[in-house]
Amino acid sequence: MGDLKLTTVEEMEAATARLLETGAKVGADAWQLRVKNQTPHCKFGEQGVCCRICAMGPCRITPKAPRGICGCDVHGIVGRNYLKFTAGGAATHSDHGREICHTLYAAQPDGAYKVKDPEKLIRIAKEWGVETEGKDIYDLAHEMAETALMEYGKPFGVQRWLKRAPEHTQKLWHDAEIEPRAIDREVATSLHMTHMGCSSKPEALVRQSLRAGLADGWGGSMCGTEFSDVLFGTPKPIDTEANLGVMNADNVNIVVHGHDPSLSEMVCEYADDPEMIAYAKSMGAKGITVSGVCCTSNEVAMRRGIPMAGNFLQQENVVLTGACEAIVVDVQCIFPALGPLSKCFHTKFITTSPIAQMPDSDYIRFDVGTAAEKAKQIVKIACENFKNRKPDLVYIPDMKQKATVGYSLEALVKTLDGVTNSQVDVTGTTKPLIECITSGVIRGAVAMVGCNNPKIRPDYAHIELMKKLIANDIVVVASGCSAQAAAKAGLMDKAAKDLCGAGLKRVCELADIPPVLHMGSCVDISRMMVLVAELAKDSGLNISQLPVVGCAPEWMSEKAVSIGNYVVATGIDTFLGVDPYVAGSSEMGQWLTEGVRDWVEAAYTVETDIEKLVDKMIDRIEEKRTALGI
Ligand code: XCC
Ligand code: SF4
Repeated sequence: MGDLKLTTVEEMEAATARLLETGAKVGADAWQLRVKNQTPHCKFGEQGVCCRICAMGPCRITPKAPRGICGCDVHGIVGRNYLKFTAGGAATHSDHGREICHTLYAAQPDGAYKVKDPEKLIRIAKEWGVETEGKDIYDLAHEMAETALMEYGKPFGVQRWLKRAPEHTQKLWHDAEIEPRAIDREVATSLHMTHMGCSSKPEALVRQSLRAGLADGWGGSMCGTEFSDVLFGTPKPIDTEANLGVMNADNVNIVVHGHDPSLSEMVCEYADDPEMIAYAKSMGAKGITVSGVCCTSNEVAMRRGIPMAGNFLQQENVVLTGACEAIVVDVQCIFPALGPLSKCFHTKFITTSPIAQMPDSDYIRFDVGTAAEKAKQIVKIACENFKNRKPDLVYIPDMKQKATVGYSLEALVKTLDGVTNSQVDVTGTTKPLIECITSGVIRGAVAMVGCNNPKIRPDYAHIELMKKLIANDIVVVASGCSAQAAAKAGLMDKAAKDLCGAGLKRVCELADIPPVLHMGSCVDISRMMVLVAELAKDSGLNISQLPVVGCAPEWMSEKAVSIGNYVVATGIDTFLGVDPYVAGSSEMGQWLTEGVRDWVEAAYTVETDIEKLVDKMIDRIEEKRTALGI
């Protein structure tokens, strides 16, 4: 194992500064500049006290004007805004899950989309009580896809996946009346409740926020994760690399960005095709490099080892390298800035989804029926664009780190089994991990998730928190842009074990894992939910008793708030580094940081001071250990 030299945030910032010089040369604008133009932010918006849900408004709450025209007070306004925010996130993740179900429905043995993990499909079918005996695997896939799609709109009952939770958790959800019904219904109910003249009582708005969040995490996102595994394979540990240096100046660079793996899987497939590689060579390149940004990158990194060029706030940087022939996007977290920015370079900005259409892009509509053809067309366009590159604008920062990724729950259980060498069945249990935690070799675990946000020095919070956690023998499971921050810094290199406390280091050596485990994209936080459910079942504890917390230090999207709600509702204390626009209401603050604990045994902590945030997490983990007498 070589010596590890982490890439520091300072080094990444220096690389960005160099790229922004190129930007200045070609007249490109970047988020760093736009942040300045938007500062200071609107105080009413920041506090969540502006209401514009009816045309009598907008109403802004101040000491002199304590109620809106309809008489709504500040708590009702902040609460409604919070629920709307959640609904946006739940809708987004869940619709992504729905797209995956549609892709599964279209899978054919000789088609572009196949069933790559039939075992997992059968396992889920049995879990759902669907007959599998003697059924053709594709017939079963279609039946399961249809059954899953019904979860979005079924008139009666609650989400099927809830049964995966420990009984105690299910009972808490039932008693608090937050068991999610049909996924679309929870989104629609949320929008109904936040209409003018409906709910303005914080308690009711918070309750529905948890329920809509659960419809995401234990509904739509879980469909997204589980059926993506069925289609594209369940991730297993695989080596890859991260940071801008993964782009290759000699090759055609295609960057995939967004969330839905249906597109990126096909692009990767064709970029690997000898015919396409020969085509790239005929255009003067040495080959084709596909790399990724945001969660679509996590998806293809986990399954194919495709390198990760960067996370959310690095998306403009890939174009600023001057070496990006095409940035191909599907849905979510895509800066509209990429349109005008790509026009300053030779880069083709290719949008593909009717859901994410943007000015100044080439729109190549992608659908399951024509996936192969369109992916090939996209790869060809990128190859043909190689000759348009302006060599004097090319600068790829020499900056990359090795990373081992691909820790799906299945892979994690299998890998950790090596720690104790205990004899377990094929599916395994989480008992080895529990042993490590009870014995104190590992003090606990933190789920690090979420985005970047210019309000927090980008990546700094993710990286610093993780370094301190692992040094304190706390294992980190990460997803989304948090996972990419870790990978870019080098924390997913197995050599990062040297940054750990003695206990965690030993576990990393025995199991041959890095101390920060990449569990996937943001819909894959559903994997983390199943992990804690299994830990609780295998240990006989309630989820809320486990020395496990969640953290999103740099979050920015509606999806992140939906995630926060389902993580809390699952019984996991959740720590945020950015306030979710609730500072304007003491009552909302009280509900989220304390009140919800009576329902779900967990709550939020908002702490914008990163040093304090990490200490609070460590304290919480130790408190939980003390309560258990371990
Ligand atoms: Fe988007 Fe999922 Fe946030 Fe990253 S972490 S900025 S939501 S890509 Ni989900
Ligand atoms: Fe104002 Fe009430 Fe209309 Fe909101 S719903 S904009 S507070 S009048």
